[in-house]
Amino acid sequence: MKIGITCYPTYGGSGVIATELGKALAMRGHQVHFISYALPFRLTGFVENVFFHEVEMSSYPLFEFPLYTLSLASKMVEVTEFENLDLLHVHYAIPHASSAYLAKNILKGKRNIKVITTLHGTDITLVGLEPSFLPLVKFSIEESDGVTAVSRFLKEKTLTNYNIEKNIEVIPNFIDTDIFKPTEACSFRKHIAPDGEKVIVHTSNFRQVKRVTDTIKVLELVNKEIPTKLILVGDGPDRYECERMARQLNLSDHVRFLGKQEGLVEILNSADIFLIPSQSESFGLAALEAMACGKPVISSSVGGLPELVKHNETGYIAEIGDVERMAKYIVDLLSNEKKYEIFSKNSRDRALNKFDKSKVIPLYEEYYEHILNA
Ligand code: GMT
Repeated sequence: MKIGITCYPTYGGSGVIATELGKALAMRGHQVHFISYALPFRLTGFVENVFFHEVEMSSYPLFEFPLYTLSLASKMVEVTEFENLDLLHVHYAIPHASSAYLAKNILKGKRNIKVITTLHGTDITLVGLEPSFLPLVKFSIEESDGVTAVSRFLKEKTLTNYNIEKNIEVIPNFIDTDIFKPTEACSFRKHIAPDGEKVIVHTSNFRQVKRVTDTIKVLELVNKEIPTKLILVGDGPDRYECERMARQLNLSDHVRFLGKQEGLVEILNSADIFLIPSQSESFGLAALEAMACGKPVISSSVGGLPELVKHNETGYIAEIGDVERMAKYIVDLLSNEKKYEIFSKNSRDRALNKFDKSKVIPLYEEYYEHILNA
C-alpha cells in the first residue's frame, strides 16, 4: 500500500505512535509518505520506503494568522496525486482530519483517496469540545472513511460527546519491547539516588491535565516512610509551579527536573515506580513505556488508564487527586520486595502480550484493507 501519514512532528504521544507506525509499515513493505510542517522527531536516520514531504507555509501581509490547515490540504493533494497514494492516515483530529477532508474532495473525480482518522486524546476530550472547533471535529470525523481510537474510553467519549453514530475501531497504542525493556541498573541511578533511595519517575509535557504537582505531593508523603527521589522528565507550562512547590515543601534535594530527554529507556530503568496522576488520559503511552521496562505504574482512574494498568497486578489505580492513596500504594509496593517483583514481571508481560508492536501493527494493516475494500 501507499500510505500518507500526517501527525504533529514535535514531542507528544500521537506523533510518536504515528511515526513508529509509519516506520513499521515501511519495514513490512508498504510505502509511507509523512506529510507535516517538520520532520517527525522520531524519524531519525534513513528508513527504506519512508519519505517526508514538508508543508511550506507562505506569508502574506493580509494573512494575520498562519493558514496551516489549507497549506496542509494542498500538500496532501500534491503528494496523493504524484505518489499515487491509496490512503491518508491522519493522527489527532484537529486540524488534520479537516485538511484531509478538503484534499479528498479536491481530488474527487480524479482519485478516490480514503481518509482514516486516529483520535488520540485532547482532540476529543478537551480542545475538540470548544465551541470554535466542535462542529468541525464532528463533521471531519463523520466524513472520514475510517476512524480509530486508542482506547475503548476514547471511542465511547467520541460517540457520546459528539453525538456520532459512526463505527469507531479501537486500536490500542503499542510499544517496541525490544527497545523499551528492563536493563541492569545504570550509573544514572547511582547519581540520582546515591544512598540507595527508592526512585519514582514521571514523564509528561507538564500541562495542567497531567497534574504534575500531585507527584510532588505524593513524594512528600512517601518520603516520610521511605527515603525516595522523584525524577520529573519533560517540560511545559506547569514546570515552574512544580519547582516552586518542591522548594516550598523543602523537597528540592529530592526532586530532579530533567527537562526534555532522549534517553528515556535508561531513565525508566533507573526508577522503581512510574507515577501518572492525570486528570485526563485517553491511553497513557508514557505508562506503557514504563511497563515495558518492568516498572509498576501508579495511576489515576481516568480515561483509558484502567484499560492499560491492571489494578493490583501491574500497579495500582486511585481516584484523581487522591495523593494519600497513591502514596500508600507506593509505600506498600516499595516495602514488599516479593510483591514488587511480581508486579514488575506482570507489567513487562502485559506490555509484551497485549501492546507489543508486532501485535498491533497488523491491526492497522487489516483496518486499512477493510477501508480500502469497503
Ligand atoms: O491529546 C493530547 O493531549 C496529546 C496527545 C499527544 O499527542 O501526545 O496525547 C494523547 O495521545 C497519546 C497517544 O495516543 C495518549 O497516550 C495520551 O494518553 C493522550 N493524552 C491525553 O489524553 C491527555
